Amino acid sequence: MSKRNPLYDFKWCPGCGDFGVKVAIEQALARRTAERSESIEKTVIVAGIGCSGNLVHLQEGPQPFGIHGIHGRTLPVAYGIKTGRPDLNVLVVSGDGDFLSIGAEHIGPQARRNLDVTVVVMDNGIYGLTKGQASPTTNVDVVTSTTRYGKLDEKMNPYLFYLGSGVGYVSSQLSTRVKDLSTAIGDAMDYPGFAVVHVQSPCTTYNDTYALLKGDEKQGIEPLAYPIPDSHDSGDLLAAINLVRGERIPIGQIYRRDSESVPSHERLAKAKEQSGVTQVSVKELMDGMLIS
Ligand SMILES: Cc1ncc(C[n+]2csc(CCOP(=O)(O)OP(=O)(O)O)c2C)c(N)n1
Ligand code: SF4
Repeated sequence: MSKRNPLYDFKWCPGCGDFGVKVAIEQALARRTAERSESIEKTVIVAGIGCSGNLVHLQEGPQPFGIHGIHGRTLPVAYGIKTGRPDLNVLVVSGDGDFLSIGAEHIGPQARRNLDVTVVVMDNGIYGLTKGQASPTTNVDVVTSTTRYGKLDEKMNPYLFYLGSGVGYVSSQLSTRVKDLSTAIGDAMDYPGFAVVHVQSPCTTYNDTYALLKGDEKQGIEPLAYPIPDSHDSGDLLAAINLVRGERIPIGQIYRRDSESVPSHERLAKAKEQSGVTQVSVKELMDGMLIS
């Protein structure tokens, strides 16, 4: 995408959290391009399938490139782009269903490879686009069209999942706090490796969690989200794990590993240099794998 497609008329519902995420990404990209005097076309947004993935079509202003690919496969597409063009800034936008359900198997391998991309996950605890089925982050016992007698499996803790999979940068944000979110996305784009900005982004149509996240004194609802205390050491993996183990949702920088953060494209360049191989045909590659 280099121009907004006038024929694509998808619209988010009023109040959808994804509006805030869109603005935060626009702001972060505007800052990045200005600070680095970098063309917007140096950025590629890889989108998953879902209301969230439609963000790629809804960006206002200068347009980055965009790929709206296959459900759950944002990371393989991003890996291909970053491997072929390490100079590009690759941003993945995905939903909790797209990234943590069908796409979950790709997180561990790319985290260990330290693919240098920023993933913005819009978590609304539901499949929005397909009209409200349970996702990995839907609470246990909740009735949806695919869990007619209540969801049987426990809710996934995405933060623990990222930390356990070896993700080097984990930030937790709210779609309503656009300035903080935009700063976190900008910082994640600067991080030389696999960075996840996980955003609580409520779905006003199928799972409206605004009051739960913010709390509501009148209704006696304690806020689920709370700011991470300044005393938290985000460089300490065990401290990060302890922080996210509870029922509540900490907001801020959860974890950032700076040592040994060699991104995948640098590992590949080093392997090429050490082997002395510059170009290998597919046939040579396949023949090399044959067991005689
Ligand atoms: C292989 C495949 N399976 C299922 C679907 C149907 N499908 C489209 S989007 C989606 C889930 C979207 O949920 P989520 O990623 O949470 O995004 P949201 O719409 O809530 O932003 C599903 C199951 C599909 N498009 N392709
Ligand atoms: S269905 Fe939910 S996630 Fe999708 S646009 Fe509407 S409010 Fe947003």
